[in-house]
Amino acid sequence: MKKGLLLLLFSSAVVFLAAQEINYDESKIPPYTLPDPLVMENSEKVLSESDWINKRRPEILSLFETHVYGKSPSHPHDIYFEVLSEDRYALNNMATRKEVAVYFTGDKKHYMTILMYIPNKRTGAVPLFFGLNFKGNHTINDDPDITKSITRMKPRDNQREDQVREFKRGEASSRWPVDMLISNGYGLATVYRGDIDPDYDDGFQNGVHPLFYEKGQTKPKPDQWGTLAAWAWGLSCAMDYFETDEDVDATKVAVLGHSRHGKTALWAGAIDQRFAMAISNDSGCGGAALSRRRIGETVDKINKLFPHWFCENFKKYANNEDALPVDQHQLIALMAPRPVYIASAVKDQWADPKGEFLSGVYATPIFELFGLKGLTDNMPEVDKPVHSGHIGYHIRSGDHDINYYDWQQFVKFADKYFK
Ligand code: GTR
Repeated sequence: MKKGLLLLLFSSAVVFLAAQEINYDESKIPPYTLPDPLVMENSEKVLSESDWINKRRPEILSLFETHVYGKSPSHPHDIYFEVLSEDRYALNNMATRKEVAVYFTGDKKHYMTILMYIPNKRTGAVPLFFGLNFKGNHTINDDPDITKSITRMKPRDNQREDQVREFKRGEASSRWPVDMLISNGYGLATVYRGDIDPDYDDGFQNGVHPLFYEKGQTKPKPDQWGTLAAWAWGLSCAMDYFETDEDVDATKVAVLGHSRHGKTALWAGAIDQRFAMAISNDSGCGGAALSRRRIGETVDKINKLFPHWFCENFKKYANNEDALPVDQHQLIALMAPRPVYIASAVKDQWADPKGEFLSGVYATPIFELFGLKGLTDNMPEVDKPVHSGHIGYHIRSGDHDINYYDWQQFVKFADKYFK
């Protein structure tokens, strides 16, 4: 082989490897400047709560819609709900289990099913933890009476959608400590995200997106909703139902999620201020982690791995983070003055725990505008949660997951506001 060709092959291999390489080294983070949440686009300063609420917050929300998650349509005007089942003796008589269909269209063809557990020992309406599940409602608990969700995972070669393997009853129960929540006086509600939009890239044909296409439209426009925004929109539609359910205190609903659902929970809290609290567990890139840190998962990586999650415009910021008109601390800020919790795991470096923490730190001035406490600069030690302000945080030992320990912290934090 000619020397020149060899050299060319070698250098393209190096370029390829460098592009693949993932940075986990703090010292290799390029210097960056974050957009200031308290300076408006016309350079005026935010000086009061009212500046924030009426001017800056809407501005930031709209920037996130246009450049990151995409704009979602309004809720269907003919949305309606139907209680499909109710059992007052679930979980050894500890809870009432309800399954509620939220119909997106009048013809009953498109709907999601909310699975709910409400503590039987209650004096009135209860506060609720609410979030998406990955594999189907029936996977969150062994309870044999939960209706099986229709699994909507990506079919493999030659497989039809209805041939995709079903997930086992209760297989995700370590992630959903229903008994513990019930005994602490909380309700739990969850929806299988596949009911809203299956989690794979099919050009936006099989979820809720086509229900809202204009005549001739076949996919969302560059600033219209991707899958994460569709999920958040679905959570917000569920809120319409909670407001009608007398067992639920709709002023005390915490929207929460793990990982991609953590990103979704934060966005749901941003677009729908009826959520009284948002909880992000290991949400990483596009969630609580600052995009400009370019460590672990980056904007480039996430758009390549999951081209359907964000709006098309977000792809412009791959390896071009400094051009982003927002960063994720502003997403945390959109929760103010409502409490927000950020959870990280020490072995979850892909999600950049430090970047998740720093978002809370840089969102703190907005909470202070309301006379509230956020986070101080020092990252707490592992397994030493900080619950003293309106931004809660912990970094737990172990891997990328949501477990009993995480939930215990969420309950302690929620107790401060909901009890
Ligand atoms: C990863 C993805 C992360 C995170 C995670 C999850 O593969 O890169 O952004 O969302 O999946 O949802 O578990």
